[in-house]
Amino acid sequence: MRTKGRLVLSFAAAAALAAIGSHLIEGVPAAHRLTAQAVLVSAVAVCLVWWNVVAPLDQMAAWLKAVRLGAEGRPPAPDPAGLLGPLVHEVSRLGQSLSEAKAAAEAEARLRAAGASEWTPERLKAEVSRALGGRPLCVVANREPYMHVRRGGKIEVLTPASGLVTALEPVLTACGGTWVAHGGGDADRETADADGRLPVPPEAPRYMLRRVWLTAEQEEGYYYGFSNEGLWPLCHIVHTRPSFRPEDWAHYQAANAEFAKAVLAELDGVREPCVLVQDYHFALLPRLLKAARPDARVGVFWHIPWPNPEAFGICPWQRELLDGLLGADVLGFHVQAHCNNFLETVDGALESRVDWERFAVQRLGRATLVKPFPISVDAPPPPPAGAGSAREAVRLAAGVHAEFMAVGVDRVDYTKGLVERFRAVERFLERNPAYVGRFTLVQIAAPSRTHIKRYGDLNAELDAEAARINARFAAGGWSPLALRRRHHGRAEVLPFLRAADLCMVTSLHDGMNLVAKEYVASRSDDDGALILSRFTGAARELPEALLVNPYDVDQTADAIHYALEIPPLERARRMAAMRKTVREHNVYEWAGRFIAELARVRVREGGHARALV
Ligand code: GDG
Repeated sequence: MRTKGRLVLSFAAAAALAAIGSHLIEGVPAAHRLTAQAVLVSAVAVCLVWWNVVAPLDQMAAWLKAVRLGAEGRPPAPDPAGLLGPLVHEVSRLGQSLSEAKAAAEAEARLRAAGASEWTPERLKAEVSRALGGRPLCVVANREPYMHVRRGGKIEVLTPASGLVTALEPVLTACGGTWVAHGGGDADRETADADGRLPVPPEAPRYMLRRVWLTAEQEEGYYYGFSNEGLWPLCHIVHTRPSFRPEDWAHYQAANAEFAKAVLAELDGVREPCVLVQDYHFALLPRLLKAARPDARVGVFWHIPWPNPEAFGICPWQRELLDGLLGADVLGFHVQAHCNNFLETVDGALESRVDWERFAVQRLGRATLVKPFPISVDAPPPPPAGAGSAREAVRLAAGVHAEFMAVGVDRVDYTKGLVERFRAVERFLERNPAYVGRFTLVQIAAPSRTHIKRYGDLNAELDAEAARINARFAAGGWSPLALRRRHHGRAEVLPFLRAADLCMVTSLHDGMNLVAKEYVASRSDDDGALILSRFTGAARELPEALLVNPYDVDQTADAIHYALEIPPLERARRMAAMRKTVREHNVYEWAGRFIAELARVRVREGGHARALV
C-alpha cells in the first residue's frame, strides 16, 4: 500500500509539474514549442526516476556500506517504499542478517579467547544463556544479598557478612534472574512490593530479590534452632554439640514448604526452569520442588562440610534430610572428600544404589549426581592510585601503631578459630620479643547469630582473651590485638586486606573459606603472606599458603614469624602462584561449571506442575 501510495504521489507530482509546464509552454513561440515540450517531458522523467530509483538506491548503498563497516548502533534501514520497495526490503533484511551474524561471530570469538584464559561476567552470562536456552535463573538462599535495616530513624541497605552472599551476588548480577530469600531486615517489608519483590542492587538493578516472610517462631525454630544449633555444628567437626529438638524440626519442615511455595510461584509459566538451592537450610526443598515440577532442573550447593556417616548419623532425621537432598539432579560440595562422606552416608542410611564410578545415587527411579565444585570469589575493583600511602592511611585510621599488621576477617563463629588465633599471636610475641611493639593483628569480626547462647559465650570469651593478651603486652599506645567487632561494609574490608603484611585464616573446620581467596585476589602488588588452616577447603587449592593446624598454637605462632621474615622473592613467588589459581578459578567458573552440569541433565519434558501436598 505504501509503495502504491508513493508511486501515486510521485505521478501526481509529475502530472502537476507537467500541467504547470504545459501552461508555461503556451506562452512559448510555436517554432520552439516542440523543443520546450521535449525538455519538459525529460525533466518530469528525470524527477520520477530520481525520486523512485536513484534516491532509494543511494540510500540503500549508504546503509549497506555502514553495515559493512560495522557502524556503531544499527543505521536506519532505507524506506522500502517506491518502485524498488520489495528489493529494498529484501536487501535490508539481508544486511540485517549479516550484521547479526557478525555480532554473533564476534561474541563467539570473544568467548573462545576468554575460554583460553579467564571466566568473566560476560562469558558466564553468555554460557548460562546458551546452556539454559535463555531461561531465567532462580536461586534460593536463606540469606538475602541486600537487607534493609532501620538505623537512627533512617533506612539503610546492608550487605550481610556471608560467604554465600559474597559468592552468589556477582553471579546473579552477571546473569540476572531471581534470588528468593528470607526477608530478615526490620525495614525489609516497607522496601519491597506487596509480593515481597524488589529489583536489586538498589543503585543499579540487575536482578529480582523475592523476600519470603517468616514468623518470629519459624525463624527461631528453622534458622536458629534446627539449622544453626543442629546442622551447623553437626557438619563442622569442632566439638560443639549439636542440639536436635522436635519442635525445631517441625519449623524446619514448615519453612522449607513455605520457601517451596514462593519458588514455585516464581517458576510459574517457565518451562523446564533451573533452580539453584543454596545450603543446609533447605535440605528438604529439592524433593518438594521436584514433586511439584518434575520438568525443573534442581541443583543444590552445600556450602559447609559433610561429615563422616557416624557423625551425620547423630541427626534423628538424617533419612528425611538425605531423601530431600536426593530430590536434586546435581548436588555440589566444595571438595571430593565431602562428596565421598555424603555418598557413604547415603549408602548406610537409605535404600539406594551408589554408583562410585559416576559419583551418583540412583533412588526411586532417578539419579542425583554428586560432584565437587570449589567455590571462589570475584576480582576486586582495582586499587586506588597511590596505594603506598593508602596503606599507611588504613593503619592510622585503624589506630594501628605498629610496623607490621596482620588481618583477620570473619563472622564471629566458633568454627573460625578466633580464640586459637589470638593465642597464637600471644605465643608469637612470647617467643619473639623483638616484635613486641611492632606487630598488631586487626581482627574484623562481624557479629553473627548472636541470638544463640554458644555465640554469646564465644563473644565473651573473645573479649576476655583480647583484653588479657593486650594487658600483658600493650605499651605506649600500642597493643597486639585490635578487635573491631561490628559489621563492616564491603568497601571497608578491602583496604585492610590490601594493607596487611599477612592474613590469618585459622578455621577449625571450614567448607571453603572465601576470606583466604579474597586476600589473595586483593594483592595486585604480589605482596603479603597467607596463613591458612589445613582444615579449610581453600587449603587444597592454595598449597603455597603457610598451612597450619590451628589447634597447634606453637605451629601457628611460628607461621606468623615465618610470614614476617620470609625472603621477599619467596613471598612474591607464593603470592603470584596463589593469585593465578584464584584468577583462573574464580566464582564465574564455579557458577558456569555447576550450571553447565545441571543443564546436561535430562528432565521429564513438558512435566506438569503438581500441587504441593
Ligand atoms: C560459608 C562457609 C564457604 C566478613 N565480615 C564481614 C564481611 N565478611 C565477608 C568476608 C567473606 C564472607 O563474609 C565470609 O565468607 P567465608 O567463606 O569465610 O565464611 P561463611 O560465611 O561461613 O561461609 C564457607 C562459604 O559459605 C561460601 O561457600 O567458603 O566455608 O562456611 O566474603 O569478606 N563482609 C562484610 N562485612 C563484614 O563485617 N560486608
